Amino acid sequence: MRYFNPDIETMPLSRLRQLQSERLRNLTAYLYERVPFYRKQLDEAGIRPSDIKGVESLHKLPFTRKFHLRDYYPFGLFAVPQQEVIRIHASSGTTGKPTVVGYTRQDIAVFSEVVARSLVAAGCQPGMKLQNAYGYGLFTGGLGLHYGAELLGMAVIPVSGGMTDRQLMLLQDFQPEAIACTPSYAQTLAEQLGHRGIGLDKLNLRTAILGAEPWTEAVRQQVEIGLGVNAINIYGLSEIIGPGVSNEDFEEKGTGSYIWEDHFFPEIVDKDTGEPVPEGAYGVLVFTTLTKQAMPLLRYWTNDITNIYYEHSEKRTHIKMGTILGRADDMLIIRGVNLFHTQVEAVISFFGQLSPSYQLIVSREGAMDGVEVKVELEPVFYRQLVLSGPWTEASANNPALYALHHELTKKIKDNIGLSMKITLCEPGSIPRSEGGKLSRVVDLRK
Ligand code: DLL
Repeated sequence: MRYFNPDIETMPLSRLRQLQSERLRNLTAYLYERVPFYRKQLDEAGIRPSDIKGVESLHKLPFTRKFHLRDYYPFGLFAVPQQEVIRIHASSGTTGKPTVVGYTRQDIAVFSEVVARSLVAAGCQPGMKLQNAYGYGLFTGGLGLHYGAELLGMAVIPVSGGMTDRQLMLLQDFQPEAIACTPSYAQTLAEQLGHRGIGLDKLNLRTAILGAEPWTEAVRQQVEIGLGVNAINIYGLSEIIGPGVSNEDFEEKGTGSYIWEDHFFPEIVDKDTGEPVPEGAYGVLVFTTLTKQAMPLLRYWTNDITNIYYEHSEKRTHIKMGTILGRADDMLIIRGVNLFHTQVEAVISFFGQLSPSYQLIVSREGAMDGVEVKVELEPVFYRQLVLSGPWTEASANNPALYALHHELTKKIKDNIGLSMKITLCEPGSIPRSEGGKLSRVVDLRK
């Protein structure tokens, strides 16, 4: 099976636009009629549902923000009577009450279908077994993957997250071809296989479907080697539906993830002005759910920073999104260039001599922004240095350190386009807060 839904996934763009526009017109009228919050939003913006002719009018509509969901906690944005809601999920916020979402039977059918499409794109097929190590519960990951995989005709092993011993046992005994989990958990599993001396010949894995948190190409390499898989990106958020808003294709790995845009209409807008940016430019990802019934959202501000672009691939017509660079609140502007600390992290992760503990110190001298990257050496490498002579942070004194310093400085400049001052530090020397957490960014300009 090349596609789960070939008609939709390869639909000519002009027809896809017609379908989206028709769905958007219906949605606007539906929300105006059923959800007091949206009636108020549209009235205040002076827009009547009949003003929305199609997706080209979308930018007229106001954004929906996370705080709106909190203001109407728990069910105030539902557009259907309670009897029609057959499932409720919630995502835990960092503060206070969770964000609540509801689904009708039709919503669950759409959710399952987009996950089934995603699984096929990842390289899964009916008849394969999927070890589902996303958490089952209020989190959308576990049940989302579960229903999608069943719809596709896979045999789901609903092990849920954690319990590494049990995961490793099932991987060997049940021989699943696919595993779904977070990228960081896939790294843990790969490490544990190594520690316990379990060879890849004991497993039958081919595909890992990884998402729910940002990850890098370096992590992809580690997981692919460590688990013997194709590591494929799955993206989504509870407010829009859960996992399966977009997914990478295993034959087009590294070129972005297809957004199932017949259901989720994407826009990228400037994080400060909210204005649309040109195709391919980075900004905040905004989604309109075109078909949801229980809790549709107009122009939902995800706060995720990425870009979207048509690749005109032979395989599918839908638009792709790049990797998530970070959250809008985490974006730094350095000499006019947008910078996320995760971009620096991605470069650091390619160096075995460096640990993942790093910190960016941003300062301003006169009118010039400056960035210093402090990064701790990997402990074993550090010990070797100490043995080879007295330790000093001045890299010029030590050839191994000098080469590392030089290479890191160059790679940061080449990959990110900004020159930064690099300081290589002793393991554990960057101050941690009470909870042991390391602040990734210290901005002295504020
Ligand atoms: O994380 C849904 C999900 C489950 C996606 C399983 C993929 C796999 P939330 O808990 O609502 O939903 O968190 C959504 O997580 O806005 C992003 O910031 C981040 N995120 C999700 N997938 C990715 C990804 C689920 N592939 C928030 N890459 C989103 C980077 C991701 N960030």
